[in-house]
Amino acid sequence: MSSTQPIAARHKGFNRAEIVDQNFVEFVQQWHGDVHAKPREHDPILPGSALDAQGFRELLESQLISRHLDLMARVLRVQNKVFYTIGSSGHEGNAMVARLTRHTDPAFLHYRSGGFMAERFRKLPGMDPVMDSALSFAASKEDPASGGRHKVWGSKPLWVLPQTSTIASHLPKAFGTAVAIEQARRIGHTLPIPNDSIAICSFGDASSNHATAQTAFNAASWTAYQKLPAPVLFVCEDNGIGISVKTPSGWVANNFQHRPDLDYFFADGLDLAEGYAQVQRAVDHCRSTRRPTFLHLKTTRIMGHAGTDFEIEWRSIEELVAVEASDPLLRSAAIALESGLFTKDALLALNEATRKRCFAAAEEADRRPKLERLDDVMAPLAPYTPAKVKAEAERADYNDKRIAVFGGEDKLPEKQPPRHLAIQINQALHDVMAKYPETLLFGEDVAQKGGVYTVTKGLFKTFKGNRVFNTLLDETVILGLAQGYANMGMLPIPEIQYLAYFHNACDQIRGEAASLQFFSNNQYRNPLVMRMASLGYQRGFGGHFHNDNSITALRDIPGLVVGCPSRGDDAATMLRTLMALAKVDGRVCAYLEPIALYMAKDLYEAGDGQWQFAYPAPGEAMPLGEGRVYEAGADDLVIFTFGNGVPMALRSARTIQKDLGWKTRVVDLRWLAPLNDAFIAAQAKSAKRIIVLDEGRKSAGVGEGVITAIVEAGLGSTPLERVVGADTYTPLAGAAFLVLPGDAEVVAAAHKLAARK
Ligand SMILES: Cc1ncc(C[n+]2csc(CCOP(=O)(O)OP(=O)(O)O)c2C)c(N)n1
Ligand SMILES: [Mg+2]
Repeated sequence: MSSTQPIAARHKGFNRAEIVDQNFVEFVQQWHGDVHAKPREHDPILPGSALDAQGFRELLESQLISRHLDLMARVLRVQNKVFYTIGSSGHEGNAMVARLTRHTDPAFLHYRSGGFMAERFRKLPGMDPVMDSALSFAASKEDPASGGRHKVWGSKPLWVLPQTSTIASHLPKAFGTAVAIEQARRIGHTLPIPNDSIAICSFGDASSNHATAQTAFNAASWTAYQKLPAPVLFVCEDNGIGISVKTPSGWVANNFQHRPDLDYFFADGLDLAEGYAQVQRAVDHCRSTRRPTFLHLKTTRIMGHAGTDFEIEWRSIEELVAVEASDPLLRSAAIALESGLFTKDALLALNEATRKRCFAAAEEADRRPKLERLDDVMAPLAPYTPAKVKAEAERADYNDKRIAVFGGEDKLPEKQPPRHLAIQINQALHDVMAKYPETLLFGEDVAQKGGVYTVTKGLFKTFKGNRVFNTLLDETVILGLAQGYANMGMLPIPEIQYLAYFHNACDQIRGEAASLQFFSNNQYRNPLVMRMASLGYQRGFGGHFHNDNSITALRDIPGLVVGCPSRGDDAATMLRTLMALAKVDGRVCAYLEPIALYMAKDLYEAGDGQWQFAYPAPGEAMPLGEGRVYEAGADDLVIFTFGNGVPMALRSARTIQKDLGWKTRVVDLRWLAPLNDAFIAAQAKSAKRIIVLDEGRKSAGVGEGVITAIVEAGLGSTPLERVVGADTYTPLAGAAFLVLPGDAEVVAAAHKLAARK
């Protein structure tokens, strides 16, 4: 093998991409080692190597494709023909992971996965990694991965679920996918991939420190510790640096080598001849033992973090040159020449042909159409097929199953007297679990205990531990699991114990679940219905975090559906629609259960039983966006509200009638995202006066959206008062009610309206 030092040291230019490119060519030209007899296709590429000549040649081609896509991007970025320059240079050895796994092993990839992708493309005939990648680089509408929405590594036929930018956010769902692969069998669900598949997840060394990564490692260990399978292959591509911050030397090995129940393997990703067997050992281990496996893949980072990272401005030239000398393509060139598989000319010709192919594809991609209309951009974000959703939500062909679940025809909930919210959510959950055998319900304390409010009571007993189970205490993992099950075609209902703790793991919905349809151009979907005990007004169990009323963090998540029922019958019909939205259109949904109304039975006075309702039999469902209107004809005052505000508004309406003689219409929005602007406008149009009653916080709350819809409908001159929570945390005990709106404030707002000229 020849040394790379002399050539690298000569180059001190600013454009490191050019230098890296030149290094390869000069390295080949100047190479002068011993040459073996040319190996046959199935001979080891070098004596003792587990990699044969054919494998090496293909891996080398994949490495070159990846490298020349990077080089092309650096050149064409400045011409505005390419819009992304985070490259894979130095990481091309990850092609080995692709070669040694199957195209049906779901992959969640690091952004330096050019080599992996080029190699995985070989697994299916007729696919072109260069053109597909070029279309993505060019943000063309024809990009088969994201339809031009992001430069992603993704492919539907190749089971690469697109990842965008947030580091480590994909680890929990990779873990979830691994668990789902195993759990499918136990619930009789047919997987879309072979039963012995593994989930692959790659990330950088710096990313391995991230809380979201750590939680996935921990959850995987927690699972394996209990002898439960979790066949996830974590691939840490260790290049020793994250943007400009060096990972302490030896840290990754030190941190992961001795973790309990996370099996550590090292592989040299800079050397195909050496690394191949090492990668193989890790992959085989993961697939055969079904245990979480950590593959520490040595890489390097050539050409900076991205095209905008001029390393020469912040690193010494000596250091840069040394890094460039560790370029895995130089090692591959040496193997190619030493093995006798390639002559210098043949290798240089392959290099130039690959360069030409990448540029030609990029120029072609540049001529392909871009996204030019907002409608096109948004088309995959929130698919909605109302007729199909309605039909699915109203589908009632599971009566036999229901009868078994509820214990007899006469025990069916619709045959019982009217009940309160908690009971009817519980019945509705029994119903949807009977309807959808692929539904799983999980979270903290949901199984034997039945949840902290007993809303899930009995589900564990009825549907057993494979479908109803407690997770470890980590919201990020709960939502990662949900995405994993969804990826495998199931219909998960994760529970977040309190709305406040959603914020803990918000990115799993905001950055990941809700974005998947968008960034995969609706090729991948991860339908789920996230239940959350929510909102304030609890008496007895106080403080902010059990009474959090921030809906804001949910409202601005693109594509997310947020529903909030205020009574039991609505809870049942809404849940049916949410499940149908997930099932039919792949939607990610949040279902906010107002804790303070769980047990509410009365409306006006103690014992009146007026907040209990008859259970709607299957066949009835609530259309997305449809509110509930009380006293439809009344127009002296219209109160827009939701959740706890609904019974409050109804009570206040009585007082207002007594005080002012007004007839009040109360509008329960029920759907908080997307807000139904047209419905709000229609209700506001016939109102003489309006109160917007929003129990959430003043800033950025639902109320702002309601008022905006009214103003934008040209109804801004209607006298309007907002009754809303304060911009503060909720204190304990009675002080909580200083923060939250109450009946008296609603009545006072009406008096204020009456006093207006
Ligand atoms: C959650 C999050 N924080 C910060 C960033 C910005 N960022 C992008 S890449 C990166 C460094 C990642 O380093 P490493 O994991 O070692 O991967 P490498 O780029 O070296 O392959 C940072 C800080 C991000 N994308 N996501
Ligand atoms: Mg790194």
